[in-house]
Amino acid sequence: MSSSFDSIFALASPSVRSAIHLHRISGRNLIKIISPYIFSPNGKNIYKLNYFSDMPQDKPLSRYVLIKDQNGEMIDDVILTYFPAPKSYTGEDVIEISVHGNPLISAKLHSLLRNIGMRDAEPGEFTQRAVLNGKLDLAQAEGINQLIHTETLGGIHLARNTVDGVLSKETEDIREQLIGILSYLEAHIDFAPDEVGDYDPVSLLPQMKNAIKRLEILLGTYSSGLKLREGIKVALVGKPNAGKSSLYNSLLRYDRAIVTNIPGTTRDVLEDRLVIQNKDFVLIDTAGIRHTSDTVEKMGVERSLKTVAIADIICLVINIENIQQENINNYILSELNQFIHEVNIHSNQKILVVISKKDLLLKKDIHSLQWLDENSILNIDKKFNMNCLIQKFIFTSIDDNESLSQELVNLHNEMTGQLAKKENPALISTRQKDKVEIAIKCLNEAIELVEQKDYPEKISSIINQSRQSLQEIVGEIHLDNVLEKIFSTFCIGK
Ligand SMILES: Nc1nc2c(ncn2[C@@H]2O[C@H](COP(=O)(O)OP(=O)(O)O)[C@@H](O)[C@H]2O)c(=O)[nH]1
Ligand SMILES: [Mg+2]
Repeated sequence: MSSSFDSIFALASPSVRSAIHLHRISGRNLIKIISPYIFSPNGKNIYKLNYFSDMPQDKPLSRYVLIKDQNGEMIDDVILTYFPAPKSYTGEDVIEISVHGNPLISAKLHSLLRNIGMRDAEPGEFTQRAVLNGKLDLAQAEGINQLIHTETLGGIHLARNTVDGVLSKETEDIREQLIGILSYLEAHIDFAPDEVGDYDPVSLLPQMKNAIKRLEILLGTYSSGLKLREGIKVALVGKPNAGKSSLYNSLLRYDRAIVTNIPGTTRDVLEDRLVIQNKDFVLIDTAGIRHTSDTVEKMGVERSLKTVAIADIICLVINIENIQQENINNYILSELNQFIHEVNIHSNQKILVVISKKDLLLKKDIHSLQWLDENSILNIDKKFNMNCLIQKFIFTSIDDNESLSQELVNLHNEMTGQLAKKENPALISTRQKDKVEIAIKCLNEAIELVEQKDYPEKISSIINQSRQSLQEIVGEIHLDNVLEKIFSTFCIGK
């Protein structure tokens, strides 16, 4: 990026025809640079009016004004807001100009700004200046980027927390803990035992282990954060005609998937966002899993199996419409066993047994079938991890998915609940995750050295690497190419 002293500008809103276009300018002495082109509504140049200069310089200030180009030709009547440095987004003078939302008007404004020596901002350059001027740290800047790009309510929650500094505080706290350890080691490097006591690195172990524990908790938030941010993936699986697509449509509240009584209708995997009680899910309908010679259906079945592998919650949809009452339990069990035999369930996945078409079932059948009874559980494949199974049945029909919806919300809370709390920090980028991993790795290496009572110089050097890695989460990265890489994913105008 060019010099941080240039004045930069960008259209901060979309460039399509719309009610207004918001332009943003950042630089030094902006009012002085731009004043010759700003006029009051009655046509007087604002130079003479002290429009901005006689105002308190510590608050933003908005004015309805006219902007004219260098030839005195009107560009537009606009709302101009002036944020005097340092109380602005970037820490420099910032001016925002709302023009009528016509791309031609915006182009005219931009050509004026270029003509008076400003240049087009690069992606994320405003936020980069905010970081360089100490208005935000790097983790908060990443939070701002996600606040704009995230597609879920959960993502907004995480980004908000990061912008508010929750992650920064946690990494700073741990970093301070490491500085405490380092100061002990440094003392023993610089001073003799009669001045600072005997060298006993083992006394540092509890603090080091505590720091690792906190870092590991933080590391775990990356994957649970992904779930919160991207939505919990819920796959509807089961035999053809089980009622998966009907359930899919019913949860989405519109006819997205084709439903017929012809087995094998759904050939492809369908995916949609679903929000229940403000919780984000990605709902996935699959082709019924069965052995088939139809090439297209076969491809669908393969895709279904792949989908199962990435789902967080697998709803095994079972239709018991034609099963004799006394055989129902065994039937469900054999479906379940067959399913877990065919697919590989990971320990962090959950299986929900969903009994469909409840309107076709007798009330007493439903009543007697609420839970998997103990004998049945004994008959489940021994290799299967029972923690993955929600040991109750969920009954649904096209018209009633209430208990399934509620169970999905419960599982969502279970999987992301900690992170949904306001005060809990979370890692929101792979960059942050990498830094925490390095910090943990270094601390583990340091523990080995401590246990061998190695020299303080050696231990100190490796703990210092850990501290450095944590520091890089919030900032202190001086390499321009690293910063550029981070900010290149931002929007222009941000
Ligand atoms: N009565 C009743 N019929 C259903 C229900 N759900 C699905 N069906 C019927 O079962 C058949 C198969 O449904 P579909 O959703 O396509 O099953 P899929 O193959 O598992 O996707 C269709 O004829 C649906 O109308 C339900 O809740 N009640
Ligand atoms: Mg279907």
